[in-house]
Formats: sequence, C-alpha cells, structure tokens
Amino acid sequence: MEFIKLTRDGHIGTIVLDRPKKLNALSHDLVAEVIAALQELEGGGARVVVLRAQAGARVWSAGHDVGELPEGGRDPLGWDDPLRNLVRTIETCRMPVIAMIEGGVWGGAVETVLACDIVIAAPDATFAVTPARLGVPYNVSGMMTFMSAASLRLVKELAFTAAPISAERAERIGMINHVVAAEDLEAFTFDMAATIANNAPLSIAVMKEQLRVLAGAKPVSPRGFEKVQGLRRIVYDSHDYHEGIRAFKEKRKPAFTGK
Ligand code: YXS
Repeated sequence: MEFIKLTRDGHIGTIVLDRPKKLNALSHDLVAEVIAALQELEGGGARVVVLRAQAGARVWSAGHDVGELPEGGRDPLGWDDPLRNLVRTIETCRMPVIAMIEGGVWGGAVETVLACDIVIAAPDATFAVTPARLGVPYNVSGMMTFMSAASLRLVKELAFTAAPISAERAERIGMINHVVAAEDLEAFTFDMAATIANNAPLSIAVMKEQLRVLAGAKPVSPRGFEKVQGLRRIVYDSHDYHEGIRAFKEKRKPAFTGK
C-alpha cells in the first residue's frame, strides 16, 4: 500500500495515513486503500481499529483532495465520491473505529473523524469544517454527520466561520471523547482498544449498527431533499465554487462575489 500503513496486533488493527507530501489529503487512491484495509481487517476478524496519522503529524489530514474536486457543473460530493464511500465504510463496518488525532483536521477529514465511533485527540489537535473556505456545497448526509456530533448552533459556527477549533473546545462541547497529553495518547488509545477487543464482538457490532440506524433516522421529505439538492446545485454551478477551487490551486486568497 502506497498511502497508508496497515498493521494488526491480535484483535486490534491499526491504519496509519501516510501521504505526508500532501498532508494526508483524502485522494481517491488513499481512500481506496483505507477502505480496503478496513474490509481486510473486518474479514480477518479484527474487533477494533485505530485510524491515525504518522506519529507527531502536524496535520492529521488536510481533507478532501482539492485537486480531485470538479471545477464546477458537477456535484463535488456525490454518492460515489471517495469521501462519501470512506464515511459510509467507517459507519457500516462491524468493528468500532477509534480516530486517534494529532495535528490539524480539515474539511472532509473532520467528517471522516466524526464518522468514527470514538475520537481521542492530543491537545494540539484542531478541527476545521471548511466548505465555506472553498465555496463548496457540503452534502446532506455529511451535514447530518456534523449534526450528530455537535449542537446545531455549534455546527453553524464551525461551518460559517470555517475556523479551526481546539481539541479542548471539541471535547468540552462533546464533539470528541477525550483529549490526552501527546506523550500518553498512544497508550491511552490502545488501552481503550484492548478493552473493546476483550468485550463481546457480536454485541458490540450489533449495538454499533443499532446506533447508526437510530441516529440516522431523521425524517427528510422527498420535497425537502430535492429542495436541498437544488440549492446545492446553485452553489456548485456558481462562480464562487469555481473561484474557491482555483484560488486554492493558485495558492491565493479567493475573491468571493456571492454569485
Ligand atoms: O504545493 P504542494 O505540491 O507542495 O502541495 C501542498 C498543498 O497543495 C497540499 N495540500 C493539499 N492538496 C490537496 N488537497 C488538499 N486538501 C490539500 N491541502 C494541502 O499539501 C502541500 C503542503 O500544503 P501547504 O504548503 O499548504 O502546507 P501548510 O503547512 O502551509 O498549510 C497546511 C494547511 C492544512 C493549513 C493547508 O495545506 C491548507 O489550508 N490545506 C487545505 C485545508 C482545507 O481547506 N481542506 C478542505 C479540502 S476540501 C474538503 O475537504 C471538502 C470538499 S469541504 O471543503 O467541503 O469540507
């Protein structure tokens, strides 16, 4: 595997994001490797997985690979987008996935982390929800992931400001489970993984799926869904979406016009 490292110790699997040149941006190929690793661990009877970046990473993941976002005219986060497939795989795999976070988490990587079952972060970790930074129309299930992790008011603050929040604040608002000193992070995370691995895997797998089904049981009328999809099209057909992507690639500040 080119973009991740996969190891296994008894019932505990570990997936390390390893694309340092692009700050672990979630490219199609990196995501495919993470999904394959989760499926391999699930098929091999792993009972818990730790998803992490390289030790001491300054950036856990810079989010969706901007270079792979369409430059307008097409939904950038459609059903088969790599990020959508990654989130669904994490949510539906039998074993709990623990996100162990060091460094900054950006954009779609925040949703990826929040789709994990447990989040344990070092104090230097930060979380930035960035669609508004790039002019991206985030997708419906992604917004529900955020809404499951924080209050509506906090989701609005995160989404509208696109500003990073600290691990300490994320823990205080209940968005993540624990903040642990960097030097204790690995031991703490793998101790919890071992505790989970020693419990009944079938019971845990069923409770994970029960909680996914129940948490996702939010009524959205077909008319409501179609309205949201229509609004999203206005965004991804807009000048601002095109400008956000171009500005990132040209390493300059975007000039949004609201059109
Ligand atoms: O120029 P080179 O080739 O050295 O590559 C640079 C960056 O272009 C690259 N890189 C990325 N490539 C693709 N997709 C990305 N998301 C991405 N982020 C970074 O990595 C190399 C080093 O980046 P550089 O020079 O900017 O590092 P830095 O230390 O100055 O700054 C670190 C960051 C994370 C603050 C900075 O890289 C950054 O702001 N990255 C973008 C974070 C972000 O907005 N991510 C959201 C992506 S879009 C997404 O996830 C969703 C669609 S949404 O936006 O809706 O949530």
